[in-house]
Amino acid sequence: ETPEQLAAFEARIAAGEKIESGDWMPEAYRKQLIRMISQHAHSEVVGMLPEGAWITRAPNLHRKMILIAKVQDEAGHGQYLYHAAETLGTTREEMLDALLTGKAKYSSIFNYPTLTWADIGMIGWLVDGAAIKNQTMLAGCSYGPYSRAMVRICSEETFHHKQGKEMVVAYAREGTPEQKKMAQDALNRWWWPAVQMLGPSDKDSPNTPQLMRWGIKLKTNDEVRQEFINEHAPELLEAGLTIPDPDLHQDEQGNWIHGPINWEEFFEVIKGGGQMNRARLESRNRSHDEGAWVREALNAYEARRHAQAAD
Ligand code: FAQ
Repeated sequence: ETPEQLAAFEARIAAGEKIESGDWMPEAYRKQLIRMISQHAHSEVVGMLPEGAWITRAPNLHRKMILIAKVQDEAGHGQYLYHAAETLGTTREEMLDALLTGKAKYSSIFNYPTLTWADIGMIGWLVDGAAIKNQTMLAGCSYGPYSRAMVRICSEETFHHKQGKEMVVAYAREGTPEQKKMAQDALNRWWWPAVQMLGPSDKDSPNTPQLMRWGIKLKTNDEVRQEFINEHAPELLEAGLTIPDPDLHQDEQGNWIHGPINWEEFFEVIKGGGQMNRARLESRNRSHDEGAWVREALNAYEARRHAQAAD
């Protein structure tokens, strides 16, 4: 890597050009993107588990069909993202191996259990809401394949967000006392993990400076978190729910200021010590093992086709 190459690369980014997969890029840019995109892909795939657990228990056919479609969308997002990471020279096998052996990270949020049906609505409203804030920013990122994947993923997640909000608002405003209680209980358990999922505070975010310098991130974790809270706090309050943060208040600029975040819990979860980390990895490993015959059949078919072509 010469200083001239780096300067030319940074000039392209400053000019707002997208970097494409065959273009010259610093090794650290490639590595950062592989790290982020593969973690993002793993999050989409592991993110199917907490919601998938409720497909058989949806309260009616309408809600069940929506949930099946949502979980299927997450699988599709995982696919786009693994492909986007592959354009940087890593392989699907390497990425999956890192996930299945517990080496790779995936979003902290999916290490919490879904205890009631209202959790499904709350995930749509808060988790998709936070993901959309983060990913709308990433849709403007400097790496073409990732930015394009984000545009499509965000449009699908907008439906996820709306169905979650509609569901929680229905329970919180028009529901039976039990449904109101269930919605509040879901908010009590999901609020802080959703606030945390946007990443550590800026002072503890080692990757942000380099990611911002190269236009991978356009905003810091705290900036995106503020946008998320500004949108969601007033809407949750309007639905008649209580946000479990006694310090939450609006300042003169109109920003909703949150109280202290339990970062100890966050770091414990991303180290593997969350409530569901073990169960999530066991579940992914089981599915991977049970799918081995599909991969073997594909390989056998491919080998036979090659042999026939060579005849
Ligand atoms: N969980 O220096 P930073 C979704 C790690 S998709 C686990 O601030 P960075 C859709 C971080 O990797 C949700 N680990 O890192 C859906 C780093 O560790 P490393 C996923 C986390 O990259 C909805 C260390 O902490 N979205 O929900 C987390 O600058 C509903 C230091 O942190 C994406 O992945 C966390 N929450 O900023 C699916 C978007 N936060 O790798 C189903 C792409 C931080 O150095 C149902 N990623 N860490 O060992 C990003 O935008 C960024 O990577 C951040 C973190 C913002 C997540």
